[in-house]
Amino acid sequence: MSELVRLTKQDDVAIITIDNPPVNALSPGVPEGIAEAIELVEKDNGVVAVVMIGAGRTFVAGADIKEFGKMTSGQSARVDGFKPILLRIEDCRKPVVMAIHGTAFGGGLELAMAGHYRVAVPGAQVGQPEVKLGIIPGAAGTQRLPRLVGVAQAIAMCAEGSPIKAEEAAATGIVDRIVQGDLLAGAIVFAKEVASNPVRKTRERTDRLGTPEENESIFAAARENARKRQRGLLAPLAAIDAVEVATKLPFEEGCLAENDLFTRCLFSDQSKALIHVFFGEREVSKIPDVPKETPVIPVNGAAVVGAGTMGGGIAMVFANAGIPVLLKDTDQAALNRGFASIQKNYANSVKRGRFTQQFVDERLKLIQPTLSYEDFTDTDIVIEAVFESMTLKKEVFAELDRVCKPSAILASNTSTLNIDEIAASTSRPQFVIGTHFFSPANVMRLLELVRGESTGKEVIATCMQLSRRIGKIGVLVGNCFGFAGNRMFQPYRREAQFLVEEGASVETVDRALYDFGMAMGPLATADLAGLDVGWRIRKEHPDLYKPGVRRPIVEDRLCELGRFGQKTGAGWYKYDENRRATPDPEVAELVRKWTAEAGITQRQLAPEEIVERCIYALVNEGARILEEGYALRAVDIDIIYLNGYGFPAYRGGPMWYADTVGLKKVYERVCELRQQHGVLWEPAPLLKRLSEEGKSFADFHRQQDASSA
Ligand code: T1G
Repeated sequence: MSELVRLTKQDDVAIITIDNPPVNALSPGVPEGIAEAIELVEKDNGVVAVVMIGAGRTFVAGADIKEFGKMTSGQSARVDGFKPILLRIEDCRKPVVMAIHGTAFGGGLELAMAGHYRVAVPGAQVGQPEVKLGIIPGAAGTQRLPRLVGVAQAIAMCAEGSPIKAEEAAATGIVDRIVQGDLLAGAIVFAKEVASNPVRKTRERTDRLGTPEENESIFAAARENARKRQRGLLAPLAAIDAVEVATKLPFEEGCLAENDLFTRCLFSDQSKALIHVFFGEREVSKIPDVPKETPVIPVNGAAVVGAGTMGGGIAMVFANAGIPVLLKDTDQAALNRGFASIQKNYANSVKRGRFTQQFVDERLKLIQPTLSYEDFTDTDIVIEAVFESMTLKKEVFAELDRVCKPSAILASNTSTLNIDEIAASTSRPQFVIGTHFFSPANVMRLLELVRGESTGKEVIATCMQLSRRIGKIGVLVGNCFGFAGNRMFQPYRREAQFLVEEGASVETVDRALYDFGMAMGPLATADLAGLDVGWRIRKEHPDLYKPGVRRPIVEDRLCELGRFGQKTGAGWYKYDENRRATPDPEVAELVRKWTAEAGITQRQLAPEEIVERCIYALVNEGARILEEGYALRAVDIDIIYLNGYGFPAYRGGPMWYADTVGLKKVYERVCELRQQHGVLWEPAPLLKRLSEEGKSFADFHRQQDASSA
């Protein structure tokens, strides 16, 4: 037997245990071990039934995603080698009971459905999340699942990829019993109960496949929903096609059709990008010089200074994670306003069904408003979220340094200011770190953690762990102006404004980036964030623009007219009372006037040029950040852009996208733009070097890894 699969017996029940930590993925050796075990129990007359179970914290979390790269490069066999093993299980003459705890995901649920019965512990999860990797179930999941749960449920699970809890799985027909207490014991009891029953083969069931008439509207609605909510993604539509095949063709033919769809997805750029994202979201938590065993500071209580939009959202994040949080502001009126908007946000979440009223009531109790720093004496971490002024932040940190206990972490939510300068206003710079949340803080998943010169490793380890605990993806970056995300966003937004000045309409620029897959165009995003935010920073930092170097002219002039965006009902667009945007002819007229005064020639601009200039501006600045060491890896930048700036996950992030296009092509285009538009397009030395060496940003990371090993 392979050491990844164990076969034991208890009385007359055989137990097949899959033991491939950490998540019992179907790595090479596991399917083979399962097949061997089934052969053995089939021949063992002393066995009347079989239980299959996962060792450790979960059932099987699916195929080994690490193998996919080998599959697409032809190094290893594709997934469809697993299907005959599933048929073998299904054809076993003795009932096979699948015992589920943790997660039965992807190939794990496909394995479970090949069994004759499934039992699960409360809270276990089952699902077909393959679309999140840009693929579809490839081991008959799209053929067996609709036979078990019906068409609509199968589509939802395969096309959206969201798991369901065991309780819902029991209600919909996947799980036959919820086992309280010890899973293995409960599964063996169940196995004995069904031992004499005829085996039920999922593939032979058709009673839940519906009729063409019934299914037609279901599939139509599902496709429309996928096009709207999973815009640009191929896999959800492929998953719907595969489930539809199950309602029309016999099982074996359905599996062949599924395999074609699966293979097409697996070899797609989208899948490669989404698998990059899957591993990237896990890799960003690994800091080369902060090993896993670095001690962390316990965080049992937090505090937020500033009850404005960001401060309120950050307080909700801690409360949602069950961490009591103080919320301080300078006067009662400001505190009341802050708390009222928190209550309003929670009320909206209840209305949308995201939280129950009970959950909200409990969370609100965890948020304690205060006007006094004296209440901070026992707090483990403080997040400062006051107005973006260095003077004010230094005052706050000096105060925190006075009142907080020596081990308290002092963090700033600044989005641009120098963390070392803030830390210097305290006697404990090693406990100071940047915690840059993204608006709305209680929604956006990204948390940019800014490492100062003196920030201690325990503080970094604590904040990386805390990020996960509060439902965020923490990415560690260095302390340069705008850190990683905003520093790259500046040239991206610059190009968007230049393109308007050169003749593209506001909506054309936004449409081009929206069609590229961005959640929102750069100019609509600016209106959402407020044009005055950047305007104040530009006024506070006139050195941002070097003399003789072109700078955007329109946005500052829009601000001088009080057009700050959504908050003033007008910015690049004009907005109705529901904040719906419409193109504003007045802006088009102003742009024509101001650019004529500035002697800027206007011309037709194609969407390709618009996308290239905005996205390559991101990539070029990203390459600078990498070579200057303000980001650990190219993938860190990708994860920042996917979770903080609405970059499409199916393109993998700006750096992965550039690798997909090919750095030689990107570099050559940047050089052309340098010719046309001057020094702002000076290619990053790293981009030049990698392009000349025929390498990628991913190679650069591997080189770094090798050199630091
Ligand atoms: N393959 C390979 N490695 C995996 C893996 C997998 N399926 N799942 C997790 N890992 C690694 C992960 O990279 C990390 O490694 C460690 O395990 C712990 O994971 C045939 C084709 C199960 C909910 O999409 O959703 O089946 O960073 O940090 O938060 O039709 O992992 O420690 O080195 O995420 O407790 C479908 C993917 C595959 C599930 C656990 N399955 N995994 O979450 O731990 S396609 C999935 C997860 C498929 C079939 C098709 C989560 C988890 P490292 P972790 P966690």
